[in-house]
Amino acid sequence: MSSITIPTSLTDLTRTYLELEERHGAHNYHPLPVVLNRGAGVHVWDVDGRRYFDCLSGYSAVNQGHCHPRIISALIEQASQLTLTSRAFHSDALGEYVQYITGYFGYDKVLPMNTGVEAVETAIKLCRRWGYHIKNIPENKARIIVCANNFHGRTTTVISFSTDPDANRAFGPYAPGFIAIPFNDAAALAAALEDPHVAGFLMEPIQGEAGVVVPDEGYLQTARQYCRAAGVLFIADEIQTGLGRTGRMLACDHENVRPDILILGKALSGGIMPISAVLADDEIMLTIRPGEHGSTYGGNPLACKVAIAALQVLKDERLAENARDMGELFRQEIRQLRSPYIRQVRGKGLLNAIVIEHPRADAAWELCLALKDNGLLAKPTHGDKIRLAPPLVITKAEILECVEIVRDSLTIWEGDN
Ligand code: IF1
Repeated sequence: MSSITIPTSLTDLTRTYLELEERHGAHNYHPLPVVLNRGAGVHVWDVDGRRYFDCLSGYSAVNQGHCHPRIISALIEQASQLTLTSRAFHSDALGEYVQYITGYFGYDKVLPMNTGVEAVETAIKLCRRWGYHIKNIPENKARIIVCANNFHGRTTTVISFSTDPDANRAFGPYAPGFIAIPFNDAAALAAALEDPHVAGFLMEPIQGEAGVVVPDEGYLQTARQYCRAAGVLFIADEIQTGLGRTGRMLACDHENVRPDILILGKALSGGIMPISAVLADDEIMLTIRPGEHGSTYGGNPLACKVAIAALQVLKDERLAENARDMGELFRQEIRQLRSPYIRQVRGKGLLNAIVIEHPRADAAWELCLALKDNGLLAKPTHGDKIRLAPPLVITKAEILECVEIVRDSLTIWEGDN
């Protein structure tokens, strides 16, 4: 049963690869009809040699730019030496890494994992364990507050507290112990915090998948204060918003908020391989004892060296500052287009989205196809919003070129009205 219609306008080579995926791959995505085989900096190339601006950055995993030379050389050097020891033994790379990353973000300890959702699951386990051992919540009664329209990954526990039917329909039964409140609503948080069994508040400082929803100024500060007053852990999922993406090293830095548990992923490897991390101080982190949590690849030597290089690049190339400046330029230039088809452009740093105004339901998808034909790759999120999040190494000239491509692509609807 075909899940995608393969456009006739594609080259034979592209069509060949689409058909291979269609026939032999699970149909769990609906990608744009483009087949990539090379990446460097802000650009990717398709199998026919066409070049594109990558304005998705692997969903914010490629903040440092595709195949960053410093990260690649760290990868190659370690890959030729030692890639995996398992945690049954120590490695020099792990010792170096845990010291580096905890000093980088200012926490006592780090628990290294692989994918983002594994780190979210780890944070949930740490929060519950802290709830039972430190806050003395009765066993199996701990609850964690989450926000409506959240996205924290796709495991069965994490989709249990999603409010998006596409994420959890027919994947039940769902894990209990989660309370959903509206995002950016301090009063709703205050009310939920009255429950003495609440152990934590898990949130994205900016909701990515919901369509780049930026909370009101002061919301993070207020949430942090309310959680502290209620003896509840403030848990920030910075997997997508962290590592320079929003114009500061962490999105929480915009309000000088220090989460009790910090969750990182994606760009922690610069888009090279899955690397995630959970950072916390000893009172929380030491509630998990030897043998109570882990993973085969968590903290592997290859990931440790790649992550050190990826973090060094963010700082040495001042990528958060560049994201701040280029993001402001981007939003200003998009607004200058004064397009009747763009209702809003919103975001922080280089995590932005344009909200499309058009009667056709598939207008955002249609525009993304036109953007692709004009040399820019982006994808809609939740219908009418198109996320535009290029690598943080993008220059002013490249931002202006991307805006030109948006302007030219919007002409597909000229004459429609
Ligand atoms: C897909 C978007 C979706 C995340 C936050 C945890 C995770 C993610 C804030 C889990 C992952 C990815 C997953 C990918 C598309 C992308 C995504 F928001 F970035 F656009 F889905 F919502 N917390 N986000 O954004 O990390 O386990 O994937 O490493 O599932 O389609 P992961």
